[in-house]
Amino acid sequence: MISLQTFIAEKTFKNCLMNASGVKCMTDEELQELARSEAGTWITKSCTLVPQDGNPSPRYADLKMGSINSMGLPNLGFDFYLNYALKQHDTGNDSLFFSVAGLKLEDNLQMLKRIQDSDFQGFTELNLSCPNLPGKPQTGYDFDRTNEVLDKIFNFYQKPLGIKLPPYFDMIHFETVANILNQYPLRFITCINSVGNALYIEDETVVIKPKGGFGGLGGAYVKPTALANVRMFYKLLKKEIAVIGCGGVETGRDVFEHILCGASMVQIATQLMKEDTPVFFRLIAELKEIMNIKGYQNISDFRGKLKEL
Ligand code: YRO
Repeated sequence: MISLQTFIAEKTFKNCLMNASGVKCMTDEELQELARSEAGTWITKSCTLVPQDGNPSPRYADLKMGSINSMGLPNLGFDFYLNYALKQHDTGNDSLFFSVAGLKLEDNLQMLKRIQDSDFQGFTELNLSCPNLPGKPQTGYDFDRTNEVLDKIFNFYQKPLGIKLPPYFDMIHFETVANILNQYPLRFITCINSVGNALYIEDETVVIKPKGGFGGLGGAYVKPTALANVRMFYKLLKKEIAVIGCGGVETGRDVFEHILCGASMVQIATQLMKEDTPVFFRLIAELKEIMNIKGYQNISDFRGKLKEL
């Protein structure tokens, strides 16, 4: 019997697949569909204190090798997702992921205080691609600010918390970020968010309306970058911080590679947009088939065990 069971912070998941925040997880209907799916757990759309409409459409485009988006954080507001999370708690689900992306640090602190004071028993994923101070890059690319944000949060926050990171491309950046994260009781990191400010052109025209066509790149284009980030942080972070992989998963083989790099859980974004929730059933079957051929019965038989030359 092959099992895809996995663990994060002492909690058990029936399998290692979930959606990535932002995909099919904004409305009650979408969240209900995820709950009915084969996914091991699921995560809510990154939320702000107050509901937001997001950017004008078209703001997402499917590309042959991935996707580009500039959604602009459309969401139903913190209260909606907290109510949803508490209803899940009432039905005995204590493994939901709750994504938070405040428009400023004070908003993040306020939302996390309310989660702290609630009955929510799941995981919180703080999206570090949230806006920072004017004239500064996103928080995940501002290392002093990342340190300050985590310091302020862990002054009071006691529940399981992780962060969603943008992709890094330079060794000193990996090391600097890992050294900061290792100072805090984080339970997980999720890498990667979309590759920022890409530009896709068809004929003579951009394919999304906001920002002159610039948007976050996802899908097959970003898989090597995602695997590099998963692998590097798996090596550099203390063992208490699990790595959740995200980026470029189209097949069971891609899930297998994320786990080889060290991922404990794997998120699906672009392919979930393209294929909807049946994608989880397919990926589970394809991953089990690979494990069967290789004689692996559990994720732990190969997690992190990428062979180097
Ligand atoms: O546009 C989005 O809502 C979005 N798209 C992504 O690919 N990643 C994200 O983290 C978000 C939300 C955060 C932000 C990019 C709008 C600041």
